[in-house]
Amino acid sequence: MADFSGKRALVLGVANKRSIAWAIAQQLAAGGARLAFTYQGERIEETVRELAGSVSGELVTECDVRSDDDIARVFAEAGETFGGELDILVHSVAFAAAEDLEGRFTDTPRERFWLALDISAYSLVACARAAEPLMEKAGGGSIVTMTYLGGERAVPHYNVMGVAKATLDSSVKYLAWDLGRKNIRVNAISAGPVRTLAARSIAGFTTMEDIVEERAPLRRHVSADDVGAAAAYLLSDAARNVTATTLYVDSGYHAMGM
Ligand code: NAD
Ligand code: 0WE
Repeated sequence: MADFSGKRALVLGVANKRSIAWAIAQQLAAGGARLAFTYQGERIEETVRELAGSVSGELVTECDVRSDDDIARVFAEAGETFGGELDILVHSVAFAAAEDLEGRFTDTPRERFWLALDISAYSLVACARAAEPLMEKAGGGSIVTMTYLGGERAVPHYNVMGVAKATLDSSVKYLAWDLGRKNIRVNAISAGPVRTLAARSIAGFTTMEDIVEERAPLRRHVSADDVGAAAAYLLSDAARNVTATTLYVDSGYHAMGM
């Protein structure tokens, strides 16, 4: 298990116990990290407070990543909680309008195109910028975001989320260049389909899992815990010279041509 003792982490994207962000937070907690959480919307506040309580989370605060004010406040609060320093940032946030994950990408309207890119890609840039001074004070840091193969290849129905993930993947590389001189690492995990809140509502999700079981080298689907374990590596000192990269946690599916 990775050692995170004394490390201070901010986790965005816990919605419930199935969230990938929660699997990552549990790894951090098991390694002895100090934790802060954000949630989006009153509807999930109580769930996130309970989960955070179970790992002695020191801060639970609202953050809608569309809001510059929210982001500024959240990083100020995290700074107060952690003595002006931050070691770890977990960005596990994405959203596109449900209707845009069903029909044709061609039909995506302008506002909903930008909505998906705002929440799912620009938010990493805004959060990295806000984390920068806190991580610089800590002598460096590690940022991990969640991506999907649909940003590199056309996955039917992933549509505008794929365009958002392509933007996110490229942002990881530019952020890694900018922040590398401050010893801040920026990496992505590309997970295969995981049965979370965001995934369950997707039509044909079971079919996707079946395809992974049939065609991926390891012939099994991916759990949030599998992703948590990979994130623990990227966030730990074991990955001290790893930045600007994508780690696939997808049973090897990405390597196949058929
Ligand atoms: P999830 O629903 O548990 O997490 C998505 C999170 O995004 C939620 O906590 C939600 O509150 C948050 N969010 C949405 N809009 C927001 C906003 N405006 N401001 C702040 N937060 C907002 O689902 P998940 O599957 O754990 O998704 C986490 C990440 O993993 C996403 O980036 C997703 O694209 C990525 N991912 C998921 C899978 C999968 O199959 N589940 C595969 C690869 C990558
Ligand atoms: O990134 C994702 C899903 C992210 C997501 C999910 C939802 C559902 C609810 C973003 N926005 C919304 N909006 C909602 O209203 N994944 C990688 C999981 C996923 O979603 C797909 C996939 C896979 C895989 C959609 C179509 C095809 C494949």
